[in-house]
Amino acid sequence: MIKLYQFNCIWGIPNLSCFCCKVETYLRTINIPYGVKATLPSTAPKGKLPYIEDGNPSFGDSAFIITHLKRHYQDLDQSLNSLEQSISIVIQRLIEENLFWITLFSRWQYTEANWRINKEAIFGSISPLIRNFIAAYYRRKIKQQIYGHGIGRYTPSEIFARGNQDIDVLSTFLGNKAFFCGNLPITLDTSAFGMLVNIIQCPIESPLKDHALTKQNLVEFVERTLNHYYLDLKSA
Ligand SMILES: N[C@@H](CCC(=O)N[C@@H](CS)C(=O)NCC(=O)O)C(=O)O
Repeated sequence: MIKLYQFNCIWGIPNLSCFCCKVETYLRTINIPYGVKATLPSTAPKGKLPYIEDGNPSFGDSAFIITHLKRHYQDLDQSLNSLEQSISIVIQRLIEENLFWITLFSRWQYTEANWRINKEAIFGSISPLIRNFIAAYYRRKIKQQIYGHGIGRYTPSEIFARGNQDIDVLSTFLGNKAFFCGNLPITLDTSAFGMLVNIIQCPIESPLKDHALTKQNLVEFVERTLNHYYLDLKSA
């Protein structure tokens, strides 16, 4: 059986990582059995979560994992034409390579109140003796990554203007459809859900969350996906 390694489930959402949530939502959408093991990125083959074990040596990166699931189990994108496939990839890049960094900034850098909530969620299970040291080490590392990406050099209002633009794109593209490409979920929906649930239903306050909450179709998309695939979580 597939084993998914990801962060601990917290905040009443499937996972505090959009990438972990994307993979788990893909697994639930294709409806195959899997087990979950809560862990931290230091155990991962590439130092990042999620990763999976499925027979062969474990491997990470949500995109590689989904390629594997498509090849060996079910391809949610098989009925897309090449234009739809291209658009789906472009929007996933927007979510995972741009919007992701704005959420990272919100959690690790924007306010001390957000940092405290994020720190407790990620490092809360570590022994109090070393927790502050490890959390501070990772905070420094993530801030360096945010700076290296480029958005760490902008002001908060510039950063959130960029993020809000991405939210507008997602809202416009979803429109009044049930899923991003119509009536059936595709890989893009798993990526969008992973990100949007992590903005809309998280206790991390920011102008990005405020803006996303004004987009009724995105709020309903998150709620619909939770109701469809995560009833166990809602009743927990
Ligand atoms: N491209 C990777 C990104 C995974 C990723 O960035 N994971 C973060 C959590 S959301 C992580 O484990 N970061 C730990 C670190 O950077 O040290 C994927 O799609 O899986």
